[in-house]
Amino acid sequence: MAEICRDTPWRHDTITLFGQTHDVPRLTALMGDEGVTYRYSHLTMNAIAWSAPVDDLRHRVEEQSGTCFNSVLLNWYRDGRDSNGWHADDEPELGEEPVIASLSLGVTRTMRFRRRDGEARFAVDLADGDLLVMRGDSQREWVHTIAKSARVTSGRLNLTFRQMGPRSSDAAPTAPSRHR
Ligand SMILES: O=C(O)CCC(=O)C(=O)O
Ligand SMILES: [Mn+2]
Repeated sequence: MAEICRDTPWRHDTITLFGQTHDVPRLTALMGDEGVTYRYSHLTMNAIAWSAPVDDLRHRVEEQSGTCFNSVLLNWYRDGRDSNGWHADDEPELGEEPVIASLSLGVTRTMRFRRRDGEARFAVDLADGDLLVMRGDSQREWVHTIAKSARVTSGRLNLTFRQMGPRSSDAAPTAPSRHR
């Protein structure tokens, strides 16, 4: 964790929602195979090359989850003031039912899940070394968040491994599908 936090060129983006500009409440980076881009909340991120320790983690996570990944979004929550608002990872380039493998390092933080229809909710504490694999309808039917926590005074690094295809609007007309 220390090596990745030290060596990653972190972004501290701002996002504009409903005409208001906010700092993203954490540091982020996108690593991946050449040409991978990810658009969310009006931001476009071009993947930077895999660093050796993150590529090593990718292979171990691929083995554990039985899935291949061409990219990873890194989130560095410097302390409990950093957070990640309610959202689903449902951008078109992720495909219909994406498998997203989320590796947590550092201090334990609580991840909350809520069904979009309001019918259910639950929470999981994600501790150092935990691997959470989201699949099936988990992005279509549910949203998730990492809330702020006044008690947390140290850092957490989270890596969400993803398989990203082109957006169908960007794909060449002959592309067979956006599930790649
Ligand atoms: O930090 C986490 O555990 C969740 C990160 C997340 O939901 C995301 O990057 O989309
Ligand atoms: Mn997410």
